[in-house]
Amino acid sequence: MQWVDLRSDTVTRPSPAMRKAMAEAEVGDDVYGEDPTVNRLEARVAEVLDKEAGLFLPSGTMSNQAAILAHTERGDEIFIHRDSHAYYYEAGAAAMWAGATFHLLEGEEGCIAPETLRNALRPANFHHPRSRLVIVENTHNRSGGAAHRADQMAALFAFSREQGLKIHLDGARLFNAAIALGVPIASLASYADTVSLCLSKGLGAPVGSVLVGPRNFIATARRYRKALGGGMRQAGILAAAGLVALEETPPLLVHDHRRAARLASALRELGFHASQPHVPTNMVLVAVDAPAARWSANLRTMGILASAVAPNRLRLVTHRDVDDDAVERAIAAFKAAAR
Ligand code: TLP
Repeated sequence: MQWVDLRSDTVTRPSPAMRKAMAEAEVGDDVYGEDPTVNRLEARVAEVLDKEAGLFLPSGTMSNQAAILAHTERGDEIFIHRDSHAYYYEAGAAAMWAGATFHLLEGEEGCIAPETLRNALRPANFHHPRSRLVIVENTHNRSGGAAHRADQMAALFAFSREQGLKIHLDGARLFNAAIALGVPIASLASYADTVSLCLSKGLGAPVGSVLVGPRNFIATARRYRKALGGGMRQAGILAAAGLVALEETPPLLVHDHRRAARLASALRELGFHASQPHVPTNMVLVAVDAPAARWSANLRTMGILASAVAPNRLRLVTHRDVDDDAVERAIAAFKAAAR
């Protein structure tokens, strides 16, 4: 069966240029800091996001967790939207490794308003945990890939700074946000102290994330990466694909966004509750009345793979391995399933 895989943008296969770069990558032992390709990737992402230094990690989860460990001490409080990846999808890692306390906040489409943070803050007092960090996520996965505008990020950043709180941005799909908003990616990164960028989501590389921030912070995060078991050796093989992804894929994201919009509007015409956020990117959420798991099993029989992300909600994600034809096949399958 020729699958149309809309479960996630993590499912892409490396492009021919990535495979070639991987085969030819110059490598060394990265734990000794001697892999030239990893060093190039770390420097390149730091440059693109306009931060001092970068650190290559095997996953977005490890990148977020190394950041949390480097920003906090045991018991410290982290403010985070209740639908954020670092809370919802990281296996309780912040409690497991950093011993952090999550303070869950609400906000439209995953965006925390400064007012919401103000109301959640407690005065310094030995009864309270020490408030240290705010985690934001752009684009916001569980809000259907919502892109948060620079001014929204700026307002929270300014208020957090005033309160002595640091901001970590889970920018797994920050390129999608920048493309959808039509702004330079560095402008979005500027409203965070540290940023995690995934190479293996919309950018289409097989493996890896890069954490960027101040040089001394990255040195601390490097130590935690080792402690978490993320010190890789000839990782230049992977970094090489990441470097290609950084050049090759951002100009293609606009097509992923256009295809997601096409999916959403066609499904709505068919009578589905297919929604996209105010600033949409590469995701569509579909509300279904029967259990979402049953819907996804039914679609699978027609070659369409979709994720059940809530009891009555499917998520469809476009990416570089989904073309116009695949989108039309998915629409036809929904039409057949609706009957
Ligand atoms: N998200 C995955 C699943 O874990 C849900 C997906 O298919 O969307 N931050 C954000 C915002 C993410 O969406 C993800 C992956 C991560 C971090 C974690 O990245 P990995 O999977 O590399 O650990």
